[in-house]
Amino acid sequence: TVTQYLADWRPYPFQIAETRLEFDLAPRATRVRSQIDFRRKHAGDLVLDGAGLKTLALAIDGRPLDPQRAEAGRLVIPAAELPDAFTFSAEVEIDPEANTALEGLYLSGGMFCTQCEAEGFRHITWYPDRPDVMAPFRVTVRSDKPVLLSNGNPVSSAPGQAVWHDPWPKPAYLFALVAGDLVAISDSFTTMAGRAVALNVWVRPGDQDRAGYAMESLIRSMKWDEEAYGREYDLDVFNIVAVDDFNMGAMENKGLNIFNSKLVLASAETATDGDYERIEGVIGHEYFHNWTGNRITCRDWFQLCLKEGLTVFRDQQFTSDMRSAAVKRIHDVQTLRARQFREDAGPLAHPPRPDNYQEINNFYTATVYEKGAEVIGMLKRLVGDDGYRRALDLYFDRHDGQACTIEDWIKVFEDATGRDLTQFKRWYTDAGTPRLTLAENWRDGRLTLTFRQETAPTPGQPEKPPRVIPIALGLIGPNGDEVLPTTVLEMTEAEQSFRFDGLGARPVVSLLRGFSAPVTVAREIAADEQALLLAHDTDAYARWQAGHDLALDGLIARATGAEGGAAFSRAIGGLLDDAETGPAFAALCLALPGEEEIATTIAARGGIPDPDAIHARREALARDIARAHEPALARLYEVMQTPGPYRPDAEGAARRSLRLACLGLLSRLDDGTRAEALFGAASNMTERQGALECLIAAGRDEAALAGFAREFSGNRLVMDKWFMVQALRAAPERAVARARELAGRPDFDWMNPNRFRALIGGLTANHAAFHAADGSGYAFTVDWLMRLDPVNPQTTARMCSAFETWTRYDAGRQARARAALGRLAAMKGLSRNSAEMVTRILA
Ligand code: B3K
Ligand code: ZN
Repeated sequence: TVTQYLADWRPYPFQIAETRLEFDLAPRATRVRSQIDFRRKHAGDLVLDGAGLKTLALAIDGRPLDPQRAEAGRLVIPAAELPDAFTFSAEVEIDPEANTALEGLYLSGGMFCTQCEAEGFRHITWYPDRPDVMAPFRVTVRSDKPVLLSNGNPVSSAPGQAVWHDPWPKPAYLFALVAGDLVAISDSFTTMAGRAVALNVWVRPGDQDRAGYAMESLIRSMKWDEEAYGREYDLDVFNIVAVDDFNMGAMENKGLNIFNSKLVLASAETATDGDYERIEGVIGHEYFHNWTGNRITCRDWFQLCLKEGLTVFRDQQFTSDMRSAAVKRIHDVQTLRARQFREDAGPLAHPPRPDNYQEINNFYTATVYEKGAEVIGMLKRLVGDDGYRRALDLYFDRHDGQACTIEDWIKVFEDATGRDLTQFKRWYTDAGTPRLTLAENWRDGRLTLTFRQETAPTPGQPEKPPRVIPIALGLIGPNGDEVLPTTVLEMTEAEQSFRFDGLGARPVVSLLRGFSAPVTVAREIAADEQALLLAHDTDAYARWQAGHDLALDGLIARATGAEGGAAFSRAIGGLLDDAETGPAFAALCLALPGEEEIATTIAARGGIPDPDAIHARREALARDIARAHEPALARLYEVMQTPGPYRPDAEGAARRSLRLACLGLLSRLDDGTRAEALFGAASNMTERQGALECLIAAGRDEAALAGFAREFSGNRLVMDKWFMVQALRAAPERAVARARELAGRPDFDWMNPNRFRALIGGLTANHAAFHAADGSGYAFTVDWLMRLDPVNPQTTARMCSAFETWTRYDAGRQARARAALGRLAAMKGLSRNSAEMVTRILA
């Protein structure tokens, strides 16, 4: 295996004036003819990438070259054989039907489609498959499929043939082609300059009635990017296509976004509130890439967070504007902690901008995406909203049409605001989550806060110099009044003190408001102070965090054998009293920290988490809370009904989330009686799935599961939920057996990534089941990873990260996890993708 290093990047010797492609599509033998007009820019040979191509012909300016010159993966034509400007042409044959890896050109349910990021284009034809080589494309597609699509604007279309032209220079990873039996729902958008854009969402016949929300989301996204960033769309058409077999969520191909169908199709009966919110967010995300990713792209794949961190940040802003900013922020923090902090604390830790990789597809991670977005949030907080706006305007102005680096990005902030961001850059280059410790000193009306920051070593990075940490805080007086509104402290040293004078009484510090930096916090705070913050803080995130910490402390006390949770249970009482004024917030507070988070916290505090004890104690606390607050929960459960037809908006979703939070607790007392009634009565998937999850946890699920399967056997996306909830919610002692049984069903179509992730991913997310003491969860998971790897290395490798926490558990579990991973590592022909993951995890 070859390791790629950031330091080895060299400019490509040529630029491309135009790329012309012709496709004759056939499932087993597709012909691809290419003509690429190169012009020399620097000295050097012509190096092209190709993978799995049957090369039929090669030529320079029409003079044939021996096709045998193509080696495995590379074609090199020495500089001496090349004029300064020339046309390279090739004819290759590829086999889309055999392409189960879903990278390059493949078939999904009889439809041709492509996925080229990161290095999929080399599976289509010979090309400089690197993001800094950009070209306008002209594409001819020939096929008997009725709908033939590619990037850019349509030039001509006749039965059997369509021609597309994309005038905006783009790298090959943004190329896309679709050919299939598709129908569109269509609309149009008039840009701020008054240009009309034709919009289409393409789906399989019969799915049209579930594509409306995707279209509405697209229109909202286009409008929002104009208003919030001044960014206008730049082609005559924008196409979205839904496909059933897809390794990721979606892909921002220029003018032709391709989506996993689960992020397009939604109806009240088939999609949950969460699905709707994700659809809106991902439609936005891919659309926003048009400027942050496509018009300005990455110089090399080490810079991936340049486009992904920024685009996640933009989609988060979009969702906050469309829905509730406070709720969105809390959700984002939950995701970051669950996925990125976990990654940062284990063997897979890497900086948002890594400096080496073996397989770039293994770096589409929570660190590159979500931490990449947090870093931008910190930048914005440091330079202010105006500074941010000026920096972004400069970025678009200065770098439109270019392939850029993190250095370019930082420079626009320095130039637009005059700040020196040298130290700030460490957030991009250093891995690991800083731990922030607060010590307080109170004397004569003066509060002194002394902060220390420390980051544990990560693979390859033993030293961790201090970073710039924006610490947003406020002070809450003992009577609940805010005595200091939000103030941002800039910490730059390993240890630093800040003083607040002239205070009448000792206040409680509302720390890290809005989650102003991706750090963990260690501080001494009494339960009654946390309760005060939960009741009175003016910052919604900090309020939620106070309640969450209260619950977490109680749970950890219990999981390690002590008493705990009473203070949290008391605080819940107050919260339920005014839950009706903020149902989504109340639901978030009612949700106990998950088992994974409890385990993470125990490990971070130097303990060894016991998954069975964690599960049992968490269940016990949930029961205690339910018992203590049964009347209030039962009342809210009734009050939070959403009468009238289902609407997927934030208000309705908030009420349903509180209703289901109450149901979850009440089901611990009524053995699922309410859940069974709701499952039978609900007309929307949010409540049906919520009720089903309660029934599975209560072990009273047989009838409901059978009814669900009968009703939805023809709907793949809904059946994915059916597989997922069973693996995820089954009681730990039953879950592995249940998953094994489900895996034996004829409709466990494991080559479909959604179905595979639903079942196997569902089990790995069932903490106590995956980490079963007898190793059955590990063994089952690895059996399936070994089956999937030869078929689809990308999805296999991503799912290896289920094991990234293995070293935190006891010796017995560690031995079983190591044995399971060892089997995978020793597998003959293991993909480069999975080999890199297993090696890093076992290192
Ligand atoms: N850029 C794509 C991800 C491609 C993944 C390649 N393994 C989706 C997105 O982030 O918008
Ligand atoms: Zn993205």
